[in-house]
Amino acid sequence: MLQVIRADGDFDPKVEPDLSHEDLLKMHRYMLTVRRLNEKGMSLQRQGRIGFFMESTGQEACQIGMSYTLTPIDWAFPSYRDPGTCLVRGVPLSALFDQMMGNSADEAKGRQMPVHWGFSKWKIVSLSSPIAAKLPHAVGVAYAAKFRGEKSVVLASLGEGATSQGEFHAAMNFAGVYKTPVVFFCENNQYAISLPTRRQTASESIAIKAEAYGFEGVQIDGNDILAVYKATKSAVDKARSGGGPSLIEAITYRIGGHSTSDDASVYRSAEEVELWKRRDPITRFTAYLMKKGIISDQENKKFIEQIDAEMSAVVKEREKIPPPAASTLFTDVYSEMPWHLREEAEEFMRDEGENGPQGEAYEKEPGSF
Ligand SMILES: Cc1ncc(C[n+]2csc(CCOP(=O)(O)OP(=O)(O)O)c2C)c(N)n1
Repeated sequence: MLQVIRADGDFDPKVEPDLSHEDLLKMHRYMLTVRRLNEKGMSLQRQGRIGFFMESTGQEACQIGMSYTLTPIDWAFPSYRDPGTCLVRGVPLSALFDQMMGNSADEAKGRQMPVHWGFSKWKIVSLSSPIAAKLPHAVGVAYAAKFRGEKSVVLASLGEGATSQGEFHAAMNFAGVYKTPVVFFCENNQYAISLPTRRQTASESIAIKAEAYGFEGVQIDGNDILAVYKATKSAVDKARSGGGPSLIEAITYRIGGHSTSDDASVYRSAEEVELWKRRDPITRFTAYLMKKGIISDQENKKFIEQIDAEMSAVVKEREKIPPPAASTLFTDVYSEMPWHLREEAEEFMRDEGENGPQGEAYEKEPGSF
């Protein structure tokens, strides 16, 4: 299993990836931002200010390390546990909160579940709720890039639970046969809701599954951001130069529950969670940065304070944005609205539009019928 930074922050200089101090600090800042976003998301949901949330605490190294390898021409198919991918691609925090709140500034007009990221400007493809459904789409985009002679690479993130779905097989097989420029990044966080990895597969590992499809699979320490970066960079470079797909299995742990609808204490012990909290990817990277003299304790605290302040300000600002106009319920499915939908829209306007909670916004857009 590839590891660059050991649990205490010590490292092997022979395997350190080539990253500037500026890059290392940026990666650190992204990890801290994701950690804070998780705390904020949980608290907003518990207060009824957003409808649903899925935490990715403990998986920050995976999200940031894998996405840091991409260039603007590449495509990302993140998981709901990858808000960090969005940040690294350049999506502003405000857009992430618009998505979670489903307000009128949200690109998807509030039609996606919260944390089901999708941002066209940053080539982040909106994810499908059915697990693994996006994998054949990712391979299709990679195939199209190859077909057109473009140099873009596709990064598709999945959980280990997704590897039990038929779409995983279809995607891996097609990618292997057509040598598509795609990197499958599996965040093995040990659980698919309540199902532990040992009951997910009888295979020796997830990584080994790649062999059956004719390409390379590697296992890495998913709580070591430099191992994540190094393995993904090599897979992305290989894909870009025509070497075909790779599968990376990053061993990590989901510290929080599956979602805000879950109580993980029912199916796993507090001792197990404590053990993994001691393997925190952010603590480890902070220790590494301090050992190398890149950041001091004081600077680190300042970083956290800045992120806190920025996030609170963003939430305050985005909460003022109204929900999407009710009229948008009827748009974007057909290029020309068919008669039955028009009738439904008119009926809605008559019965609900004027008196409903969003009646005012609805009335403002009569032209969209
Ligand atoms: C096809 C399908 N089956 C079941 C579900 C319900 N479901 C949502 S998330 C999830 C667990 C997925 O686990 P994994 O792929 O390991 O990702 P993780 O949640 O651990 O990040 C399940 C079973 C679903 N969304 N789609």
